[in-house]
Amino acid sequence: MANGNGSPTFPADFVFGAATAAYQCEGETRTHGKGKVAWDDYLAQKGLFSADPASDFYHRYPDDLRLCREYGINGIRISIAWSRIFPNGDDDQPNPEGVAFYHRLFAECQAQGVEPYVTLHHFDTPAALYDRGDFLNREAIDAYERYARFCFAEYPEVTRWFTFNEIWAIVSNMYIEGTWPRGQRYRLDLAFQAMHNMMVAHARAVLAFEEMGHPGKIGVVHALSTKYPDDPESPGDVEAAKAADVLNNQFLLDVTFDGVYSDSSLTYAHRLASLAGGALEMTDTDLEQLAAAAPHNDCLGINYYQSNFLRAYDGPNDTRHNATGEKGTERYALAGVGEHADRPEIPRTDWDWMIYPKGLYDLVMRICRQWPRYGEIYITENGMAAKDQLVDGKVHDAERVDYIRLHLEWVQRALAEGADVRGYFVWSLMDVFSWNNGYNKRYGLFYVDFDTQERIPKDSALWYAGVAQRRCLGA
Ligand code: BGP
Repeated sequence: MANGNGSPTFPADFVFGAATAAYQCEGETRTHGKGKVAWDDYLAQKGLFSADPASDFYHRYPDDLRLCREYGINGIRISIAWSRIFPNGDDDQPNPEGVAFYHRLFAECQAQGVEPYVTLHHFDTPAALYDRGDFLNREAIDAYERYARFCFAEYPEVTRWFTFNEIWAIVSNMYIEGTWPRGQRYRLDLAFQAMHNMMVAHARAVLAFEEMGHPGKIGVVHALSTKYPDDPESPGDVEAAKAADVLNNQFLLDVTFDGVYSDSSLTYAHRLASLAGGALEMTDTDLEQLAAAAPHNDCLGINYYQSNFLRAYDGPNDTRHNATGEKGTERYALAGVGEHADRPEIPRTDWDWMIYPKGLYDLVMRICRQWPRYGEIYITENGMAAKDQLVDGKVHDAERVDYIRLHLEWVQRALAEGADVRGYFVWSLMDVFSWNNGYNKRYGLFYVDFDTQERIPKDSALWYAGVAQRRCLGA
């Protein structure tokens, strides 16, 4: 379908959304009965940033949802903070203040006509469970299932659920790059084990959802990125891209949709785990649960920010994370996998994330081909970080507008070729706290003055409102 100017229109029920996550926006991190998460101590020890009050969403959600309505944003990603419901992860009784908070929040979503897409776990395992090994300790799987069951029963007003946000990013930051709490480096054995254990927890939540007869839909959000060989003619580069793909994408997608790890995923997983000095354990019950859950997975959320070009690499592990926005300081080389190629002709953000919109299209079309049982796809996060400046009450973020437009153009192309993409969520709705990067890495459609908590629409918010209203990218 095209509008009068020849620009294709998005389907009538396409969701033009924006995303948030509890720890990055709510504030009130240790009040109202909320239990501790690992980030609380980690950030305090680093002495860099505090996630309190972040964007003060705990108090200002009515304002943010009103902005959604006014700007035509009809879907919002929200996560429930597990430790607001069960302060220690697995308490006998839930925390009534936390339970009531999310009822109020969902009621406001409904009042403003904004559909909540709710994630159960967005990087914030309760500290009591984290301290005992997080998802490497299987007790976290049991506790997670209990928490998921509680939420499904407690919040029938929510019909769109995601079990986990970015299992890959969690393990990559905790066990490979070491840039998040735990801070272990190059432990690919632990990374694969934690991915598997979280996928078992996901499967058990999906099975519970099905068994409880919840009327909504459920899926998982994966952080995916296309891995291209730097030189497609080089067998070493092709192999590096393949290994990086299994690690980031294929291992998780196989089991999400097929309920079984493919032979090639297992070959890489076992080889890389043993190279790191460990081994991967999977029980028969795990494998049965993964197989049983896969057909009940209704949808996939894709968080897409960048793609990578891989080169063969036979040196030692060597990674450096750019948390400051000083361009050109990132380094990524993994023994047994490969290294990221520079590709200076491709633009990057100040944090060295490669801007490559076609990678999103290649990813979506590859999922359609390789895992045709994918259900529905939502682009659950996509957006561009910048050091936005408020000048005379305005933020002119033309680069962000270009970034979002280019990615939406490729989404349209995937739609035209038959991919079932149902919606798109800009990361982020308003400026939020950015994990180990703090507050100068801004993604929001709405600028947040973190001193006054005032929200100011950026140019991108005005532009996105027009797209949502016209349901097309053209004028
Ligand atoms: C995704 C996370 C978000 C968000 C975003 C940007 O991985 O789901 O929580 O933070 O990336 O990442 P960052 O804040 O590190 O720039």
